[in-house]
Amino acid sequence: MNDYAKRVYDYLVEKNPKEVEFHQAAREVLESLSPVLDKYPQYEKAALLERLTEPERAILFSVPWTDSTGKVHVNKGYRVQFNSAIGPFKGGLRFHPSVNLSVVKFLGFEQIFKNSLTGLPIGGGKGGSDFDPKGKTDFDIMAFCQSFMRELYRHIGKDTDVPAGDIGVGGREIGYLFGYYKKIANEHACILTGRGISYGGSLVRTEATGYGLVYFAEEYLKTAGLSFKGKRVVVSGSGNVAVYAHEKATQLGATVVAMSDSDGYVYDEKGIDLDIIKKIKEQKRERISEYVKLRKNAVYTAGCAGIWDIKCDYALPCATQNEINAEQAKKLTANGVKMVAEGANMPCTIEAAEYFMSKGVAVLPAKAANAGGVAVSALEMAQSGQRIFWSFEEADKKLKDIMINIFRKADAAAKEYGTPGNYIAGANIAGFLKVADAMMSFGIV
Ligand code: NDP
Ligand code: 2IT
Repeated sequence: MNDYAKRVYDYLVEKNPKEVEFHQAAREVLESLSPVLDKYPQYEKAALLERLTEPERAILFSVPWTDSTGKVHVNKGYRVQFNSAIGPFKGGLRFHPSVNLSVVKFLGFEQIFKNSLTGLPIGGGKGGSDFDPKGKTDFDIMAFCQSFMRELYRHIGKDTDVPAGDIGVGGREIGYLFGYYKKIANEHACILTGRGISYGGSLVRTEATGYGLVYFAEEYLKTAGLSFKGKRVVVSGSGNVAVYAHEKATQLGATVVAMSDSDGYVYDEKGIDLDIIKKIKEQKRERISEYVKLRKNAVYTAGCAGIWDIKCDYALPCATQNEINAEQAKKLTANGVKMVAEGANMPCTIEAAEYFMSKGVAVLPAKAANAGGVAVSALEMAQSGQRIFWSFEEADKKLKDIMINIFRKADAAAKEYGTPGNYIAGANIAGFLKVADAMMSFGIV
């Protein structure tokens, strides 16, 4: 690591000792930026990295709510407005018991570079709560969302900060959040994306992250003389990103043989039937173990980590952070995996990613490969601003073009800075340069 980057990293660890996920995300970026920092000493004079690694603003709030039995609960609420150099803060809200400040900061930090790579005018932010939506009634979800928005509404705005979904926040939650904002702020503005089509949402936003991941991977595969056709694919998770990654990979001729949730995974040699998964997960909100009741040839195994023991050509981790460690990377590699395309944010540990690359397995990093979701969120903002709405085909074409462009930017930056084929470095560098340029233009603010 370049000396300046190392000093900034050590300081950040000293000041935020418990934020291990944030350390991990920052370390990966700062390591990648070393050749850029060697080339442009002016960044150090402007304390650019110190400013980039400290959120512009971090809001912590309590979320008290009453459930349908009259019991009162209090959850933690977060919104980290990380960097607004190139546009309003933008990034999802995650509702999951594992959410804490470290997780929200790692996600917000990654989002800065991801959003820059899209080429669209959006800064980076993230938020969420340790609230667990799993198993809750619609009434309880609504009560929680309304209390969450009761505080959040004063910090967001269509040109200030525009949240969206992430783990545990899908169409239902966005509906409750948006409805309550509209009521208390007395405006129908694009202050959230991922909205329903009837009230301002964009076609393709639901599919965007999963489809975008596969478009990005397809572009990489072309450069390696490969494709999805006839390949065995493992997709972890069975939420929004996983479902639409499966759908697009299958359309391109792949067979998705396994999917998972946090309890376990299903293996179906003939290919996971996506209609059954959608019914179980999107409509009934049940566990993936239900799948084997409807497909007798499939096998369910408890414990989600075992999914990486399955032999596959391409692995698409689409569940959560650090779901592939070095051990699992070794197993996947020994089983002949050729590409790992990250649908989830930071699903590979640093050691896992390094192992894959050392063995010639392509790693397509999250902040480039899963940028399709936030890209279509930015398209939703654009459409709302103009009061016009594009067809599915128009929005899908724009998404595909954006993903191809991101691949080219990451590929070109990796080559220019001496690490061809290292898309992690390429994505970090290309994402950084645009944000750095904007920050340098502003002076010290
Ligand atoms: P969903 O809530 O729709 O689905 C999450 C899936 O991951 C579920 O199958 C869930 O299982 C599983 N999962 C969650 N936490 C864990 C865990 N700790 N261990 C094992 N499995 C887990 O979320 P999304 O599909 O939206 O998000 C998935 C990933 O993609 C996240 O990393 C998110 O940050 C990232 N992402 C999402 C985007 C979007 O537009 N939605 C955009 C870009 C990235 P269970 O139901 O059992 O909890
Ligand atoms: O991680 C992500 O990019 C998201 N959860 C989507 C963010 C967004 O604003 O659409």
